[in-house]
Amino acid sequence: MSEKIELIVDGMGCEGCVAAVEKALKAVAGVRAVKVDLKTGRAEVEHEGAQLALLLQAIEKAGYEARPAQRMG
Ligand SMILES: [Cu+2]
Repeated sequence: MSEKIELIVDGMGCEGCVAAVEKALKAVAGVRAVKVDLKTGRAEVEHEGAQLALLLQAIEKAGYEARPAQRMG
């Protein structure tokens, strides 16, 4: 069963940023689907066993800041 994590991403300014964040998240092991919303600055990640720390790290490497919008569970 896949789980969902919602992340708050800071620093996105355009659709190019959205694409960069989506690409970065999709490259993380266990990630099945990613939906990034520019307007709300949130990323919804559907995954199976992906580690939160690696998701945050991937976004940081792409040049943005991220934090979980809610606890993993
Ligand atoms: Cu941009």
